[in-house]
Amino acid sequence: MNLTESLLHALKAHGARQIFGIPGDFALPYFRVIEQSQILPLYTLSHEPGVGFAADACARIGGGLGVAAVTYGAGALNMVNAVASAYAEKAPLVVLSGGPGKLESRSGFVLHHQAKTLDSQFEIFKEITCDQVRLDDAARAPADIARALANCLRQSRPVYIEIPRDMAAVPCLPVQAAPDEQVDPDALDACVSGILRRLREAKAPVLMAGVEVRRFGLEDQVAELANRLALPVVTSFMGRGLLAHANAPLMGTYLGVAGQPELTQMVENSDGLLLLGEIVSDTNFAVSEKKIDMRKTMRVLDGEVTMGYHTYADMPLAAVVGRLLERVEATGKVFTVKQEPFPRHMVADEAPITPTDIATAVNDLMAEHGKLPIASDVGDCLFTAMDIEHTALVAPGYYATMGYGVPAGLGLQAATGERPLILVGDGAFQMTGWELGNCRRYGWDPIVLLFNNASWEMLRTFQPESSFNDLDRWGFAEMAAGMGGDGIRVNTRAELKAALDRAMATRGRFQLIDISIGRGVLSDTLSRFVAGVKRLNQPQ
Ligand code: S1T
Ligand code: MG
Repeated sequence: MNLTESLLHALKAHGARQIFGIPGDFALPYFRVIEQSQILPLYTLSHEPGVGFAADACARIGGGLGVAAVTYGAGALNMVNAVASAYAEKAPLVVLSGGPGKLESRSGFVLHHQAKTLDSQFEIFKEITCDQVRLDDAARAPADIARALANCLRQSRPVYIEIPRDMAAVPCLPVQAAPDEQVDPDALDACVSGILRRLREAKAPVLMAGVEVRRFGLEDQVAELANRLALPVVTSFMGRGLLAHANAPLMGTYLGVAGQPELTQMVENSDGLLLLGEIVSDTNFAVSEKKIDMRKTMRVLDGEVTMGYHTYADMPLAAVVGRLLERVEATGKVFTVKQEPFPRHMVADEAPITPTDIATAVNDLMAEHGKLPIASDVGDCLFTAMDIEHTALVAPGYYATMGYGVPAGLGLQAATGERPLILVGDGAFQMTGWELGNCRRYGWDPIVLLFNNASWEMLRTFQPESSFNDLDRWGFAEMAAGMGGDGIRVNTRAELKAALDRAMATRGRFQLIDISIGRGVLSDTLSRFVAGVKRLNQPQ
């Protein structure tokens, strides 16, 4: 076995099911082994940001590892934003990069693709990964790989693995997985007793499920716990899509001033808010109508549990949820809650289309054909997704990078085999929408809803006086055929309904629906979000 094969077997053993990548001369040797060994399927895309976003989506939806394989310098550094997004949003992404070999590193020349020093790339990735290894010693490589992959899964953060091009085919032993981390049982019991006591004493406890619940495969366990404790469940903006397929008493998504007032008050007035795996970020909590007193919450995140002024270290979410389930008697009952309403039955008439019409039409489509997994980009399309029925959703709700939607949709279909729905604005589509041109060779056929307001509309809502947010209205629909798909421009609700029905009926080719939306026409959620943020930021 050679070093790359050892690495690939370890990736597969740790949950990787595919690799997205773009090679380069520093990467050709390890790409050759990927292709010849067939240990993991390789999908190449057109631009490294798309590679990173697609691999990130695989990590999120599959509960295993996402793998992004690139070349040194121009390739890896082109993917920094996607890896930073994965770091911020706790996606277990493995970055594989080719690198210079020993002899060329000592040549005395500055090498092509080198930035400042030969180690610059390694140093840059230290800032956006939780572990980094350079496989320049075959004897040490198995242990290095085991440590890095264990950290990737335990911390649910990206790791960086550099493969010098003279090492790819060097003989190497198989990787032995690192031993599971041990949790102090007494500390765990004390911590769980503290949580249960606070929940018992609370008059209005609420459970908020965050992204770690998906990352560590705990959705069913959390749903069961909520039913046993008769705890209403909400997700944060970033956690939208969680528990969609679990039997949880899920009320909806907490959006502060932009959300359903009843749900907002329930969360903000709770005297026992249990945050499981939730990132305490501005996009999740800065739009609170009434500031949430974090000292009254129980936060289980990043391997720690914080209650009041006490923090229990080394407390993985899975251990805490597991022990809670051991301590709370099964009731066999399902705790029912009032779910947030979703718009249905769009009138298919000659009226122009609003984002809320799109959500309504998608809800009607899923009611007829079953749920579709969704990949959403940033922009009003993501706020519109808050009006779509609960279904699997991957989106950069906190790091908020554009360009995620289309590549992530391709990752979803590669990872699940299910046909995804992609929500993307025209500005974001201009960035990475062209990855659709890779669908034909892999048989992917996403349905792409392109919110075309010819504008960076989200920015305009915050700064209406700036005309630099005006974009030209590109003819995206006409471009689809040239990329191997079908495209149509729709201007009315009747045209939207017909286009969706046709898209659903057409398999084997991506379907791009270029939806004309007037400038300044926003989703209800974004309108409330902007009004709320402006109100909250007014000088008191
Ligand atoms: N560049 C990247 C890679 N990500 C970003 N989030 C931004 C810039 C800033 C930015 C937004 S929202 C937005 C930009 C440029 C406009 C999005 O336009 P479009 O995709 O057409 O969607 P919509 O018209 O619905 O707004 C965030 C706030 O920082
Ligand atoms: Mg736009």
